[in-house]
Amino acid sequence: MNLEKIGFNIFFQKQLEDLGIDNTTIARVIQEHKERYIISTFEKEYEAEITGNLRYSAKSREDFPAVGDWVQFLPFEENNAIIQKLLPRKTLLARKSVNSSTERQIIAANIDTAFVVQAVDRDFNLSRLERYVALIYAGSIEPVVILNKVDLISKDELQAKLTQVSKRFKEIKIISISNETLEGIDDLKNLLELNKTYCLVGSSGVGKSSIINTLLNENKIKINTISETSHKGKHTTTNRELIILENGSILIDTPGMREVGLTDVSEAIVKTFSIIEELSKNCKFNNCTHTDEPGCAILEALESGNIDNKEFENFKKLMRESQHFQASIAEKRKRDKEFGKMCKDIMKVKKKNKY
Ligand SMILES: Nc1nc2c(ncn2[C@@H]2O[C@H](COP(=O)(O)OP(=O)(O)OP(=O)(O)O)[C@@H](O)[C@H]2O)c(=O)[nH]1
Ligand SMILES: [Mg+2]
Ligand SMILES: [Zn+2]
Repeated sequence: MNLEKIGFNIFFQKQLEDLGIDNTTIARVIQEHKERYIISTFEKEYEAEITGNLRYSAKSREDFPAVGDWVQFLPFEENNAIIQKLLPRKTLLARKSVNSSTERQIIAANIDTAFVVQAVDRDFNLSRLERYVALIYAGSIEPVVILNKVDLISKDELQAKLTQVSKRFKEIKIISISNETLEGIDDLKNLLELNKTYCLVGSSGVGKSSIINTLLNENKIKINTISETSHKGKHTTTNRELIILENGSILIDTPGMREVGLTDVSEAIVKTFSIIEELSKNCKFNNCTHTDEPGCAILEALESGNIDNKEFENFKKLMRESQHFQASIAEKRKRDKEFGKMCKDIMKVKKKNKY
């Protein structure tokens, strides 16, 4: 068995044992195209669909497999398979669905480390970084920041940006790279560990697929085809896909995201803005709202420049967004409950009147 080469580890083995599933029937989802999947056992790939049972028992999109998931499957014919069961996830990277105020959309499952990629020439934005970091923390995943395209700015400009990022995220690794000059690529390679799963997230055009290509140039082992291109002069990634490097690291490329909406992730937001949480312990009042209270440590830190105004504003904005999602979910549950009760009442009346 070579499952560990595609990221299988003791955590998933334990899940299998608990469920009484044999690991010869397990594969990892490496590509997803609208409910059709490519799954891999490392030795072999299959085109797979989910069973009707799995589809009908799914309560939301989250119950469907996503790239990175482990599934139990039944092979048939040459290269086909039916996905029978989705195994419990270790981690989950998800954002608010663009089309629904109460749904989560999975970006990738079972990721160890997520690289947030920004291009230093046009895409650099601390508030957006904070947003991604909150999503990543919410999924119990380690974030790493990649500043890409450093060939397009001067050394001084880069230094200024690196200082800004490291001041804001004291506990997060930051690397700066270029796919043109290959500067920093060794730093990136040094971070990559055997059998660990990484994913690249960020806006469209920041160079996520280029980074994978750069890493693959020397490491030609791939288990599936590289990004489809739109043939409009832009190599836009349209599907999430999982790729194995020769050093044994597993990488997932994702399409650029325009909207990075947060779900109910307030704990992760607090972790992202740890300095705000830390300082607020020094506020005179326990229930300080940090607006105009005397002895407010946050207001003092804003005054002295210890906390950046933009950082505090974004903290409040993300918190509001998280609370809004939570409220929408609560509202939906209430509506569903009322609807369920109405259906029950109708059935009662029907029974009573025997029609
Ligand atoms: N100058 C420079 N250009 C780069 C670098 N990395 C990538 N690019 C260019 O940036 C453009 C976009 O790169 P992609 O790798 O397709 O970006 P992406 O993040 O995968 O984009 P989506 O798939 O749309 O999300 C391409 O034209 C690349 O050649 C770099 O380090 N320096
Ligand atoms: Mg891409
Ligand atoms: Zn305060």
